[in-house]
Amino acid sequence: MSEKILVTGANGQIGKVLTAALREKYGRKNVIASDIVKTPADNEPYLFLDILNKTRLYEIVEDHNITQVFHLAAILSANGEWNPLKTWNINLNGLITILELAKEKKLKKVFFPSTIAVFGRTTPRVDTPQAVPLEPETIYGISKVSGELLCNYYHQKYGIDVRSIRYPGIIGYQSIPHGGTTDYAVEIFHSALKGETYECFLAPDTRLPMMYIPDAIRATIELMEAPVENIKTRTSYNLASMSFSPAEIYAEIKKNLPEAQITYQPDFRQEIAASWTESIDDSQARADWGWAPAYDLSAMTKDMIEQIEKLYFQHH
Ligand code: AKB
Repeated sequence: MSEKILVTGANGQIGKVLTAALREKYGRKNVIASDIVKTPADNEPYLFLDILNKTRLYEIVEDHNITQVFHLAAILSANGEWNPLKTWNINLNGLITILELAKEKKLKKVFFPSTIAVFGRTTPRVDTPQAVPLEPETIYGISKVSGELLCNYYHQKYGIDVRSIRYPGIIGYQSIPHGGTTDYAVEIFHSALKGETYECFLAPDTRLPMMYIPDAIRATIELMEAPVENIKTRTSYNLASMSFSPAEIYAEIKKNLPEAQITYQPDFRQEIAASWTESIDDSQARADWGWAPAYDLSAMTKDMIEQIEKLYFQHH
């Protein structure tokens, strides 16, 4: 039987690009996008879905004979702090619904995105290993640690083939992310290309693990396609490619766009970033399913500028 995939949170920063990549691979009609927002007509097949609406979710899976779910719907780190209980409800109960569904409807595979936000101040900051203390301070991080544990539980207890990655901050040109702490690394490119001074909400020396979106999408698909016996981590895999601070990415952008300007005005997101780690040891992902990143800071910066220039040129 061929695969029929449901993507939740398909309009988000990762969802948009992942949905397109999955459609390339499995055929447009076999990948159903869903989200809680209206979507442009060119995103068909698309279904409106509130992840907390269990009845609707079950209907979709039954009506479309869904075999895999990529469950991306969630509230991110910065936005999560405005409404912690809502964030817990969407992030955790959304996942539980999907895992129960996987059990009852015998889904072949589930993907769950975790994040560097699972780390906290007790986690080793440099080359953070796979197995470390996880004491996050944001409700987003707490929901993702719990999510990782639930994934592992459903795998151990019910044999659900659920796989997960701890994404670093994701940099992409296809959309402007909202509600995260790493969003600055996308906004800075748009400001530079518009000739505006960028007001950065993190301090200049705040180093965080980051990744260019083509690497993140490829990692997701490679993980999901790896032979089941290779998947040894059922909480979530550390994943890395580059780490930089606002000052470092600004310097790199300036090599390509000498006019670029930045000022620093750290806000509450600075504390969130400071509670995370700065670089990641992803040797387990490399060993188990052959992960290797393609983009470093310089290659990513060049490509981001080229891609955003193309977007602006097409639209203006
Ligand atoms: C965020 O900043 O909240 C996300 C993440 C690192 O999970 N980009």
